[in-house]
Amino acid sequence: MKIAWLLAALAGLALSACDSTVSAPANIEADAAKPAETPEEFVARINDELEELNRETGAAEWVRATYITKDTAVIAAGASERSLEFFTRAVEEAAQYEGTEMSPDAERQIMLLKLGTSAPAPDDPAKRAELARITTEMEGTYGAAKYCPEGAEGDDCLDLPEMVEIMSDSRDYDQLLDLWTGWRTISPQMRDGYSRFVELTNAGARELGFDNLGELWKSKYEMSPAEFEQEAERLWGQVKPLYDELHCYVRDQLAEEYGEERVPAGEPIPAHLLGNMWAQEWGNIYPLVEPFPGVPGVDVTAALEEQDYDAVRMAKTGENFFVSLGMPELPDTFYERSMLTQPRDRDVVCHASAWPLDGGEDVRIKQCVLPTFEHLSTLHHELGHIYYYLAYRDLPPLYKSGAHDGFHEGIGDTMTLSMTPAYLAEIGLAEDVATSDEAVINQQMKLALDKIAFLPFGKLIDQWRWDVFAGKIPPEAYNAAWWDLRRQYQGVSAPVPRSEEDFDPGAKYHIPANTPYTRYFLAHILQFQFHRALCEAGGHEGPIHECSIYENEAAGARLWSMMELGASQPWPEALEAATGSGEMDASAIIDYFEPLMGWLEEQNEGQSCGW
Ligand code: X8Z
Ligand code: ZN
Repeated sequence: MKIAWLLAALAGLALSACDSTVSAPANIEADAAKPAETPEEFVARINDELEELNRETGAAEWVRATYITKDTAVIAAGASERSLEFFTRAVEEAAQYEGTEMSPDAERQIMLLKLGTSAPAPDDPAKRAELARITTEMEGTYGAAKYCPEGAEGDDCLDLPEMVEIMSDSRDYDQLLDLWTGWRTISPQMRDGYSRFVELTNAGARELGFDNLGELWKSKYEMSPAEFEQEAERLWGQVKPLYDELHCYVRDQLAEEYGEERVPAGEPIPAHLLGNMWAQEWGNIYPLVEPFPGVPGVDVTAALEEQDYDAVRMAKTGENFFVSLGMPELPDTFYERSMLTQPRDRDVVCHASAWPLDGGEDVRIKQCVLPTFEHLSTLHHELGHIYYYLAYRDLPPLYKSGAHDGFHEGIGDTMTLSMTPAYLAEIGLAEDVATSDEAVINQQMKLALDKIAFLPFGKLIDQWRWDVFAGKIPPEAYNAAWWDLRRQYQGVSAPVPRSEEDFDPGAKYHIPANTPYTRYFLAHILQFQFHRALCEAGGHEGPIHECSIYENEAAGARLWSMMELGASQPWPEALEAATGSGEMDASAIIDYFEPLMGWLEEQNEGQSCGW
């Protein structure tokens, strides 16, 4: 177990050794104040207390997210405060076991306890309360936000799902620009709260022995923060050539649609033209960049609309996929208690999420589902979280999480890679179409617009936050640094000048909600790795883009054997259980898109790519 670096980082608070067989240092004082519980008893008690605490915070947060009012803010902030207090106390108590011999299990759980929060509070009741209030408010502000175009009021104002929907198929430059700038009027009010949030959580992280909160986040991967940064950079290096080709081709097609003066060659792409509020996934502009127009393909959105799919039927389509792999059916309470459609009578946080309430006995999804392919994919994503919760529900609470957070984000997406035309035809969401080389390139383009375009976005969000937490990006440079990274990694730019009056990071959910984001970058790489390994385990022969693991119980069993480990083993072991290799590796995504890469290189020949 490679946790020596962590223990060093946690000086003072840490266990003294990464190997439980090492004897305790000759520290007489430690002997004098012998703890009342053994480390194993301590861990068992913390697990019991966590279970109880999670029941309360889970309920408070669910109500808050599905019913945003002043009152639910008070309830959720109160629960959050108690939870922050619990973590501070538990970590303090754990410090007394420094240098004590203990079982590897107790040692691992104590390590996970220390790394278990993404927003640690300083040990000060007033600051803890302030932090709880800020985090509750920021997420609520985001969830309830609306943009009122000029002259609009009341019902004419637009909420985020409405704006996102319009942006997905509008090709009207000015309308897109209005929505893009409009949504970004909701976030400047979060700026002060966010910079205070950074101060408070950094203070909390320092009390835990980290230099700043970013270092704590980067410490969750069984390697040092510096090694983790290098690892993320290495993976990005593997996929960047593919992104560069895609960017080049897409920019050229957008220039045809909007004109060279609006989309100049050799420059970043204006961020509002990519069919997505954040330019993070580009699948919605597929019609503009379709490689072989007129070649019959699949249109899942049209099929869902035609067949009047509602949210429940879409969720059942996803459940059916997991069940076909030999996984259990969802409990009835899932359908009774989930929020699958947007309520019209109140504000909610529409950003999709999956919840393991009551220790995973009461699993739920919260999503404002619409009948589109994008939403069907997101439902699979969320169901991936749900099935992970079910797989590890009998483990102690400290082990109830993914091998690392990228695993958790990657399970459901892995299923979507099996939504081949043949699978979609089988479940009645596509016509039985003959495949041709041209049809394959079309399908690959559609998928790459989401999966490949996402990669630099997935990486840069925390690049920004790591530097914010480290103080390298001070509040007065928040927005400029954000756009520097957007340009550098994605090659996109703001369509109108921005300034420090703006706070564009706050217009992306995971910033006000403080959800670390590198997990999605890792998940986008891991899901192809999982897909390739599961296809092999399931007996597939031939190119992996043709493989669907639907109804393949051997593949399902392989995946489940990884999921049921939760966080009980270091992630390389879990990865090995699923794929036979203990290293993250982007070669599967490269393999998958080999046909498209060849085609893009031909198209881009002679073009001056880059920005
Ligand atoms: O936030 C999510 C999920 C919930 S964990 C819907 N995703 C990221 C995003 O929307 O920005 C999934 C892909 C990336
Ligand atoms: Zn997720």
